[in-house]
Amino acid sequence: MDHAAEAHRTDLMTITRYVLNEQSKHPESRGDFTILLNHIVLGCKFVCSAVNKAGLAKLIGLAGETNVQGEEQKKLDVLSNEVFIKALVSSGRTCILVSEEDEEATFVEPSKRGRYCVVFDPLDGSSNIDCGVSIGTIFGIYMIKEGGEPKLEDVLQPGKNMLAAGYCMYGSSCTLVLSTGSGVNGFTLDPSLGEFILTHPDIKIPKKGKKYSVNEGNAKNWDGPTAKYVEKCKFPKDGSPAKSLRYIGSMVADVHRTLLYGGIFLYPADKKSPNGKLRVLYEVFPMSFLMEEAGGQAFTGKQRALDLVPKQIHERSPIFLGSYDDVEEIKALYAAEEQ
Ligand code: FDP
Repeated sequence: MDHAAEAHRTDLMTITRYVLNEQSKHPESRGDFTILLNHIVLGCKFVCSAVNKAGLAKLIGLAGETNVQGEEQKKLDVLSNEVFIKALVSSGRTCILVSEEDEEATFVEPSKRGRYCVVFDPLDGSSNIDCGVSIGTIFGIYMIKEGGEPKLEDVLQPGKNMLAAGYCMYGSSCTLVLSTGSGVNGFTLDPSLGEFILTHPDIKIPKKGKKYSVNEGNAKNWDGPTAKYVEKCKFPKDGSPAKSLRYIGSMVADVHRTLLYGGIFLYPADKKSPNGKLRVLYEVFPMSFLMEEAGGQAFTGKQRALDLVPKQIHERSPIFLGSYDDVEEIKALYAAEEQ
């Protein structure tokens, strides 16, 4: 019997233990972040359970409302949003919450206030709910600037100011991927323990990938660099093999695959949507933060994604993210066009 392997298997690194370990590296830390994260984890566990039971519980179907983006809300979106808002407020560690589902930011009442601002999409990829495709929660965490009342400017900060970001994917397993600014780690929910266990330590994205991920149905409206890049993926002229296309249409699932296998995920601007589709604060920033922490890159077509300064909480931006070398190629095509 391989005792070393056995010991490894029984020494379970839960997400709480991991964050407590990280906390102990900062003696000045008061444990607020650990408490906040525990509440996010609780929200993820709840949503995971609701997603798994959705068909049975007859949760599938329209809730009869339209959200701020003009999209129909599903019952699960509404439920997930409520769960996260309540979990985050009750943590006592948040002051401003920005959710994809709510037109306005939520300012937490003073008696329950803490120093963190959380931006999140409680259930991303919701058009995939009814057919059982992987969907997820995406979140990013800022801290308010010292002193004074919390203001909207506290969340209208560039993505590089985030303290942490992550997503939880509700798929064949429930996987939470997190970065607190020193690498990326993946935790898988063990349903029998009800705990997220470290299963993907120190994730690094391959420097170059073999897959590209984009909604090709929008191709007729793409700009020159995007069209050229996708053409290059399919018909490379340098003798390299063509890339494979993978597109789920659920950002968390498409980004998760890109992070693990390498390659590039694109949601570019097009003639119909000059700012792209994806939302800066709770889609573009958290995923860009994770990509950079894993050794990849994220680019908007104009600049490093994390340098963007949003002016509105539901702002959108084009995004190209993934393996370092693949993003470098699309950057070169945009640079060439500018000249
Ligand atoms: P959805 O509309 O299903 O909620 O921003 C939401 C999102 O999904 C992303 O998860 C996904 O990457 C993208 O939209 C898919 O958009 P297209 O259907 O236009 O490809």
